[in-house]
This record gives sequence, C-alpha cells and structure tokens, in this order.
Amino acid sequence: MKIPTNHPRRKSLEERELIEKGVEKGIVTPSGMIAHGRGEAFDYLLGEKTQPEAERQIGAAAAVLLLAERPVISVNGNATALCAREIVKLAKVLKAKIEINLFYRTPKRVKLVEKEFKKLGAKVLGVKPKKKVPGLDSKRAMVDARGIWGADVVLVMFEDGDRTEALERMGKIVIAIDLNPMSRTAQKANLTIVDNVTRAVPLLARKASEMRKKGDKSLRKTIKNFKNKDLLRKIELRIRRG
Ligand code: PTJ
Repeated sequence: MKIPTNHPRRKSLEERELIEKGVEKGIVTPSGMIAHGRGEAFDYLLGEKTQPEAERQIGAAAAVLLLAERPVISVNGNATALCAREIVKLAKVLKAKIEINLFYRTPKRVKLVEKEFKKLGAKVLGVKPKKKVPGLDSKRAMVDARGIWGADVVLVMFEDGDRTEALERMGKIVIAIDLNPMSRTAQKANLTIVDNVTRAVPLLARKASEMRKKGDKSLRKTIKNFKNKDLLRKIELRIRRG
C-alpha cells in the first residue's frame, strides 16, 4: 500500500508496515504484532508525540547511560524491525554493547536479527549465550557473559516485566522504553521512558551526544531529583484526561 505523504497517521502506518515486513522475514514473532498494536493504542492516546515528561525521562536516561561503565542495549524482534539503525547510532554514542534477547527465541530468529545488525556494520552479542539470569523461566533468561550478564545498566524495550525484576535482583539498573506507563515493566524499571521507541531511541542518542561533553558531576545533578513513579503518574493522568 502506498501511504499518501500528507496522511495524518503516516508515521504510524509506516511503523505498522515495518512490523508486517518483520513478520514476513521472520524477525518479528507473530505475537509481536499484538505487542505493537498495544503500543499503537497508547501512542494514539499520547498524541503520537514525545510528551514533556518523556523528555525529562530521556534526559535522565541519557545521564544514567553515560555514567554507566558497562551499558548494554537489549534488542528483540520488534526493536530490530522498527529502529535497528537508530539503536546502532545510540550504541555508538553511549559506547554500549547490543545484545539479542528474544522471548520467542529460536536459532533462526537469532540469526535473522544478527543479520539485520550486521548489515548496519554492528556486532551483536547474545547469539550463543551461556549464562542464565536467576529466577527466570523463559528464554529471556539466556544472556551473554560479555554483555547483559556483567552489565551495570541495561536498556530494554518490548519487555515482559519478569526480566526487569530479575535483572534488578542481580543489582543492575534497568531503563525501559514502554508506551504503557501502567505496564509491569514500566512500573518495575528503575527509569522508564514512556514514548515510542521510534522517537525515544533517536532522541536519546541526540541527548546523550549533547550531554557527553558534560562532566560526571553535571550528569549526576540531572538524575538527582528524578522520581520515576511521579512522572509515570503524570503520564497516566495525561492519558486519562485525554
Ligand atoms: O522477544 P520477541 O521478539 O520474541 O517478542 C516478544 C514480544 C514483543 C512478543 C513480547 O515481549 C510481548 O508480548 O511484549 P508485550 O508484553 O506485549 O509488551 C510490549 C510492551 O511494549 C507493551 O507495554 C507495549 O505498550 C509496548 N510497546 C509496543 N509498541 C511499542 C511499545 N513501547 C514503545 N514503543 C513501541 N513502538
């Protein structure tokens, strides 16, 4: 389908196409379409734009990631289909590693996701993970010894909640990007960005690139008064009030 350039929901339709193509290629799992639909509904309620609260969350996330010693960006099928290029750019700015972590993990899907990142010149971890996150039953427990296993800060998206909690039990700081401020992931993460990954990831890269010139003291000041729950409540109210 050719989407007219002046279509009011052009961006959202383009994202839907990326997910559909991802499913055709086998990168996105069929349930990923349902996850995307959930996100689309919340994005619609948020006016399909980055809200002021999300801008604050992005600023704080940039500071935490820049202060991290071993940051890792965890990617799944949906994230790959929607914004692999932007994830690679973000990883470069943050000097972070990228690790594949799939809920519906199959060797074929892992290869396909790896290939997408290879095309962009990026090396990814998590292809043959040997470590297991304690207390997790799903395949999401499988992590790379050189990546998430030893990371101090993990950026997650399209998460299922359980892993966020399990990673925090391991002493890691978890930053989540999730359009639903009420989801378990959003509520459990140390820092949540309530925005569409297609906007949040490039904004985070831009913000981190601006902020990396600042010293650690200034970065720490950015996160000093950050209260995740307060901002989540504000965004929830924004959605409820319409
Ligand atoms: O790991 P995979 O590739 O095997 O796939 C796992 C899926 C995505 C199927 C699995 O993690 C899943 O079912 O996810 P959920 O529980 O539907 O959670 C996805 C969350 O991401 C929901 O809270 C959505 O609101 C949110 N979401 C959906 N689309 C976006 C989004 N958040 C940010 N940006 C989006 N574009």
